[in-house]
Amino acid sequence: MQGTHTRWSGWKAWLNAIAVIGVIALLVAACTSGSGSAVGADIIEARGLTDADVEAALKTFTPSGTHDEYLLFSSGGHGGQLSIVGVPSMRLLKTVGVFTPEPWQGWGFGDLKTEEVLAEGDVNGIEVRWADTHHPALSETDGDYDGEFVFINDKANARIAVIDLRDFETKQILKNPIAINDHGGTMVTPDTEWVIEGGQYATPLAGEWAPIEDYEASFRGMVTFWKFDRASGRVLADESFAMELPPYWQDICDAGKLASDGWVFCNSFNTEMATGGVEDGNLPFEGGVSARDNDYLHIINLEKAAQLAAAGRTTEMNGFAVMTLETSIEEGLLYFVPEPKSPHGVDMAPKGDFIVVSGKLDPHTTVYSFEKIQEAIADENWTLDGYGVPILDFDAVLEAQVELGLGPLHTQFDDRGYAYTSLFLDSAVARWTLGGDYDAPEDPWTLVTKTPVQYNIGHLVTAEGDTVSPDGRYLVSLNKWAIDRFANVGPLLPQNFQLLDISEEGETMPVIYDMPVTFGEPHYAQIIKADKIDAWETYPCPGNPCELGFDPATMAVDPDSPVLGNERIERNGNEVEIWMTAIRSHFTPEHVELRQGDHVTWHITNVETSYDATHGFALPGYNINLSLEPGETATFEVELVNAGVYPYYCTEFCSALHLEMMGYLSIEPTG
Ligand code: RUQ
Ligand code: CUA
Repeated sequence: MQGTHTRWSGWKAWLNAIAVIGVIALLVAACTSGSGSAVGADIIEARGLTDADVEAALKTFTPSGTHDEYLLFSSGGHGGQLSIVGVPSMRLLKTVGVFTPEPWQGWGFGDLKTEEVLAEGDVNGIEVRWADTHHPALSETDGDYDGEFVFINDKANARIAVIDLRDFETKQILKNPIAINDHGGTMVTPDTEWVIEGGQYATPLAGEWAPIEDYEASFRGMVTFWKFDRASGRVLADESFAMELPPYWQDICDAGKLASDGWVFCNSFNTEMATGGVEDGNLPFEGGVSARDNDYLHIINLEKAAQLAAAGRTTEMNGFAVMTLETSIEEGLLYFVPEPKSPHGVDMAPKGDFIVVSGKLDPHTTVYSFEKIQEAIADENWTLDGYGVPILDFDAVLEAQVELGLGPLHTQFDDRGYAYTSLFLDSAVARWTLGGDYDAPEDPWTLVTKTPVQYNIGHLVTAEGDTVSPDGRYLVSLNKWAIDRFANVGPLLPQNFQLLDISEEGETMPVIYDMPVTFGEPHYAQIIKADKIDAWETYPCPGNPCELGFDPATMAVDPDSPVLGNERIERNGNEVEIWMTAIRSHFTPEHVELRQGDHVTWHITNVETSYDATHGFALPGYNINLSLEPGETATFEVELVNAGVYPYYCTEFCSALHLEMMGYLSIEPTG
């Protein structure tokens, strides 16, 4: 695989190095002025740094105590979580527990509110505690990130999650009632009314069974539109609906915006409807699925579909509203357009006018015009596919094709009319120009330059690059392979996020940082201006004197939570309820004396109001581990099956007397 990336522009790197030769001179001049000692030059020489290295260091170094200008919200891949990275420093700031238990945050280790959210993701009674997260979607207002929420999907189990950016905690997990896996999610519509979850590998819907031989008749694809209610910060499942689709493998989706607001675009592959089974003499999947030259871009009239769904034009599957394929065809909700070989990405340009699709096995990227699509629909310029869905005429809706290189996948944009496409096989990022009203510095629809990346890039992301107003500035290349980029840490290698400086026009677009990624294979990420996030420093303490005991599940103070002075233990038969407080450096009560066989409901409030004064609560032997952020209350339940003496203690080094912040749970044996 190492041989699959090209080093075609190695000579170019030399040219770039020569171009920045002045940087060293400037740096040395700056360092020597006044003092007379060339400190910078010594370090540069001792470390063998090139001019490009020095420039990259200056662009990314973030002095102690200063903050990053942007935040990258990255999928945690098959780690099932969400990670936040500062840009340009590429410092990992936080990994948020989403579908997977996360001990640092006490996510899924007894704390009932976290257990309840995780349990929402159970699949037909099976506890599923991992996920293959792919695509985070920041909430938008008028097509721009608003910093309030982020959503993410689980490809493996067709689930989506809602994370509130006031406290960076997962509030809700939804299992798709009709699909077992997904991929084209999550993406949001410009005002976050809808969270999109497109399918992937077709199956009979709603967990039904049918033989694989019945694929064309019984298997189906789908796209689900989850209705998001911003006020409650929750998806409303009973106002959501899905659309039944032919059993093509729907892939990535994107929402229309501005000119194309109200429409949704999903690419697909396996319009061959290959079912594999090489052991029975069939074509293997990888051959069968890519046999045809074209698959279909799905064009969906979401606005009209939502009106019909609200008016009850759906049927129920597994208790969920589903619009049948028949209804979608009858009502003109669904159109196809051919897209070149093995399509993967679909990305809407900032003005909502062009849809960019790339076929992994076609060196071109293909650009469709939304206006021409509307004309073709009005003119009924179509043929029908086997299920009766109109296939719009390719040439009638095509705006441009630009030859970029091998294995084009995903595209993002900047504020100067450039588009950036990842080239998986070339291991490169291509910069090219949009036509139309974008006024790019070079001729429209031309390849401007390519920067090699290491190696096998999947997605790429530019700052706010999928919104109506991209910032440009930075691009992160999400590389699947790292090979030689980091010290050998054994056969499982980290992946490699590479930061590219895209602030200059034209051919200069250097890699300026490599960041090893150790939490799974992230697929997608989004970069938001850091000052759009307005997260809480501590949990709110409303009123005067203020009331502590905030419950992140309800986002309100729990009036029954423990507070200073009302700590107690109440017993009713074998049922015991405990109200405990935590404050530096003391749990109250310190002795909890119970009996084997007791069932305990245990509440703890961290009654601190200071920034960063978090306490942990660990109860050994019973798998209980909480994180109590300032002002927060938490509850866990435990069945005292084993007797003994169990020291509980605080896991956060909160004060000089942190080691003393403990207590004894004494469980007296019975019988
Ligand atoms: S996808 S690169 Cu979900 Cu493109 Cu993976
Ligand atoms: Cu509280 Cu350590």
